[in-house]
Amino acid sequence: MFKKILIANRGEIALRIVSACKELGIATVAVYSEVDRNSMHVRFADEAVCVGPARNYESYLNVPSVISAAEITNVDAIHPGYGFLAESAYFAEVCETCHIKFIGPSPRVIDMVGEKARSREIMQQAGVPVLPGTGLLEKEFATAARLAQSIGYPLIIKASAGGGGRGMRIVRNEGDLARAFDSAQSEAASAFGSSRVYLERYLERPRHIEFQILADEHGNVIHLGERECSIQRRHQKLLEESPSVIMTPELRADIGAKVVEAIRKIGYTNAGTVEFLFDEEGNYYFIEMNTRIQVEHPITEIVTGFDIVKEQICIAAGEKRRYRQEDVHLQGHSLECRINAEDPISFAPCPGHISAFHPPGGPGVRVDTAAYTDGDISPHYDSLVAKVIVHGRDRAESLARMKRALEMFVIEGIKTSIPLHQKILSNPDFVRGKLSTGFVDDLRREY
Ligand code: MV4
Repeated sequence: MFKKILIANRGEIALRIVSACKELGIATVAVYSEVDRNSMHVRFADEAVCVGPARNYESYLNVPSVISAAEITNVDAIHPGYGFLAESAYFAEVCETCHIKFIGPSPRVIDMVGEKARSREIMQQAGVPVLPGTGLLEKEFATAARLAQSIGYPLIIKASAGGGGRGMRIVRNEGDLARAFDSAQSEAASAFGSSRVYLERYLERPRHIEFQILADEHGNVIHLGERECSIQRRHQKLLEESPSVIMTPELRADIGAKVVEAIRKIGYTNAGTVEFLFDEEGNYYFIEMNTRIQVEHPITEIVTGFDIVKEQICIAAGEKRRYRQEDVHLQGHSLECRINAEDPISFAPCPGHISAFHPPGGPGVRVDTAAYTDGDISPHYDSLVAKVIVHGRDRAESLARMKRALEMFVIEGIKTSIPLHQKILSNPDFVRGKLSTGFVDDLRREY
């Protein structure tokens, strides 16, 4: 097992990883930018190294600086968290070259899965349903136009090196294809350094559901069920839940088995998330895969009892995890609300000074946060202040518990998205479980 791990991240996920390391008896090294000097992850790590000024590229994305911090503190491994360098095959490669274990999949797998058109093909070959679409398209518009005919409209153009909704273009008729194809390719080239795109039939108002995977380095692979992530705005998830109201034990087992088989085939190791869209008839389609721990991982931890971050560390240390799918059961219902420092109406980020901070507690409430009274939410990084996660015996109890927890969450000095969550939780369609990726847009039209 590792003796010391460097955490190449900040905020709540850095603190989450410190917690897992402490419980495993592993020493921790925090890295921080100049504006994060007084952060909680710095306070609770055993050692801390300043890696540069506030700007991402000069600190948390500064590979030479982060690797130097790892070298001088003589760590065995690096946990990248989510965002920043978490899905950088280059960073994983540099870690390997420096004989530092990257806590995540191998650089080869990160590269392969990161090419979204390629991961579509891999899943399709493994018998996982995908939407009608194409493989990789470079410059050839003529090919795209021909293939678009067979896919049908509406279709969506996606950046193959993208993900998370960046560089996507929805095309509703043939006349719009040429312009959309050009702009998608140029955005992909500037945002991801690759103009490769692919086409897919576009699903209007789907449900967005993802499966959590754990795979050790000895061929043991399990899934930990699904997370419903349809409540999002512009590809930013706001509220997630597990299980999904549309999932049955049979469907979960069927999809889970297909996903586990595909993961085994590609030689995937560590934690991963496989994303699906569900249409109104309940048909499901693979869209993409993520090779990192997700923000919303706690709802899966709560309903399954697994500590996913600890599993990531044990897997990376080469431990044989005696996973058995029959040992995985989802107990009760869990909800997570992401509390952002933002205006609840305009969604404009509202960083600032927190004059009072008192998180809710009581039965079935977990709050993952690095915020504190008299702390600051920086304008340099994402606006996440805290994740409120609740567990109930069923969805109704989870809803009631989340409403109570948000009502008892004291955050003064900054605006937050709590009022928006309270609107969502009281919305009749939400209460009925009638969700889709269009839910938040519909909600905003009503208010
Ligand atoms: C789609 C889709 C509909 N049809 N693909 C968004 C980010 C990434 N996870 C994939 N995403 C989607 N892919 C097809 N073929 C709908 C989404 C999607 C979405 C799209 C536009 C606006 C908000 C969205 C929220 C979740 C999923």
